[in-house]
Amino acid sequence: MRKLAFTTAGLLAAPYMASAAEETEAVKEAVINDPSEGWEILWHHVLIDLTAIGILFALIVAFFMLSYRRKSENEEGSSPKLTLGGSLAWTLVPVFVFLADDFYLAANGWKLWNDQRRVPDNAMEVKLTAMMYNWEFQYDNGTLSDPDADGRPVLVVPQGKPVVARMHSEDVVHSFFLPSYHIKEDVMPGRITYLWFYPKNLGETVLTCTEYCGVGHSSMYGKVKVVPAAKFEEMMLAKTGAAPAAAEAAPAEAAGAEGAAPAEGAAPAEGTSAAPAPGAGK
Ligand SMILES: [Cu+2]
Repeated sequence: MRKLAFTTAGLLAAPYMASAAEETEAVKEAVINDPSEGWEILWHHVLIDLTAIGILFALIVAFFMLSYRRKSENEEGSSPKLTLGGSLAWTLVPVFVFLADDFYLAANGWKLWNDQRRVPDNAMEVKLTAMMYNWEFQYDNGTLSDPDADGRPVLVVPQGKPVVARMHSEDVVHSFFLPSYHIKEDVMPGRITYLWFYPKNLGETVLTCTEYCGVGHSSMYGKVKVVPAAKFEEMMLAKTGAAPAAAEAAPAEAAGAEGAAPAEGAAPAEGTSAAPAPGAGK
């Protein structure tokens, strides 16, 4: 009877389940495993652990110093007498406690690292070129981002859309660093590396080179500017006179779609087809 009820319910629900599945897909796409916050939590965790371990050790040392201090002028010290079991316990228990903590932290780090390497499917791709001593950002429609009034490079991105930078260098090794997003990655000549970040909040944050690349290294900085998605669309329209159709496509599709007609008025990004698909390489 119960089975029958389930079957009937299943049949009745079938048409709705399809749309529910579609909804789940949409939700799944929207869920982004942003490791940025995780790095911050993990870093605090490391600091707390180091502090706790430091205090613990200081207390133990203080305790032994007080307990075994010389109590009279002519007192002679003697070596500590520990049984084999005592010696082993004093060695192994702390080792296991601290290694357990180390492995816990390391495992969390590995998880975050994997999230960091897995580019979300809906990420917007930007081609980054590093050179002594500047950054250049090219969108999927072929246009370049404009520098600010001081001539510093600015990467403008829409809020709420993950951004993946495919990076290469024209000269020496640089490293693209976004301190506010807790991420950096080397940028090298003759090789494409990538990083992705999730611009959740509006506003400007620092981008900089974090690999010494020459005398002008310290001037190799700029900013990431997160603008509302509508404003970004407007900006792209103003730049190209066409909607940034390519920016909407998944990077893998964009990379693999050779022979596909480029969006009207938009030149295909140079080297895009040679860029590895998300998750490839490294
Ligand atoms: Cu540099």
